[in-house]
Amino acid sequence: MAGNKNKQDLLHEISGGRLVGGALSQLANYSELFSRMSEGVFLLDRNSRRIMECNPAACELLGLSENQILGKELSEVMKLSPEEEPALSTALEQFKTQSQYRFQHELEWKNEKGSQFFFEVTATSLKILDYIEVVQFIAKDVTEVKRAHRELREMNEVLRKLSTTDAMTGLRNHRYFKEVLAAVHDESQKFNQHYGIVFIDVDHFKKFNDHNGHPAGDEVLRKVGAILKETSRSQDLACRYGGEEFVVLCRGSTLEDAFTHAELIRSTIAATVFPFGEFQPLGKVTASIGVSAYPESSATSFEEVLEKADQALYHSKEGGRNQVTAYGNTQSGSNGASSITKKSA
Ligand code: GH3
Ligand code: MG
Ligand code: MG
Repeated sequence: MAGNKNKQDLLHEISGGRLVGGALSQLANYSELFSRMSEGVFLLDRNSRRIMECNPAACELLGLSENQILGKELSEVMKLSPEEEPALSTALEQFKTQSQYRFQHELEWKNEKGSQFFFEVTATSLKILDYIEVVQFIAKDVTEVKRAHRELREMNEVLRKLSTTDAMTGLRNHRYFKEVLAAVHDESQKFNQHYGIVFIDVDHFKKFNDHNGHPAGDEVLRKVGAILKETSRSQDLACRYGGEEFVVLCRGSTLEDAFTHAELIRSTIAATVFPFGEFQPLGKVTASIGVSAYPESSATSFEEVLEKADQALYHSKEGGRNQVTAYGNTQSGSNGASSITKKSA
């Protein structure tokens, strides 16, 4: 009576799914699992490492018949890359002395036709009878998953590039600039480094559009964008801020250095021949520029550094346009207070 009750309890536990790795799995037939598994399974002799048995999935995986596989070593039937072959060989060697050894790895291999595959492989020791112990080598084809992941990653990169690029000029956009500026500001604060901001605004651009049409205006913006690319050094990030406004983030630049760079940009734009430029109020297409820098402009946040470059730009406009103004600590400023330092043109 008591024995029956225990059996019922056991069945109840099993059907309730509470026994994992217990009685139910002990009832499973290995040979059935072996032949039905969707993963390729190879049973290897522990000493010679030759394949003693393989399941149908293993044949399919390798594109070989059982006859072509049995009796061979794994390295003979799988075309592993030269870097991976020694890793597999060393791992399989371990089973000779350590029955608890477990090997898990992702392998890359090419089939007969040269197609590339990726497999997740696991090798464990498997006791068949008291006196027979083999190495069970399971290979799961993850080529499709890997390919899908790679495509997704590439797609994300393309989308990210698109969402941070200005289509008209090919420069990075306002969003990207703000992201990088925030990171550069944090880093500069942390490591006591400098950076400069060069804020550029095309002069009398509304007039240019009104006289020559919007498409001609677009051409000016493209050309200014190209000038910014050409003048940029490796540490600079030139972006279209919006409309006819551009910005260059000069990593590692002092105020003086950023100012010199701004002056190069201003003079290059002023020296460039733009179609219809001669009809502009200043007789050519020009830009006004404001420069600020961390820490010289006495700003603590990146928003403030940007704001100071904008204020300096305003002074360039007020001063007659086609000029560069820097916002920084002036020698004449009382107790080192920040102020506008007009320096060029
Ligand atoms: P200021 O010298 O004071 O900067 O004068 P401005 O005319 O350049 O400045 P304002 O802000 O009055 O006008 C900017 C003009 O830029 C107005 C707008 O139509 C034009 N604009 C903005 N984005 C684009 C664009 O993508 N293409 C074209 N063609 N024009 C644009
Ligand atoms: Mg403007
Ligand atoms: Mg303007």
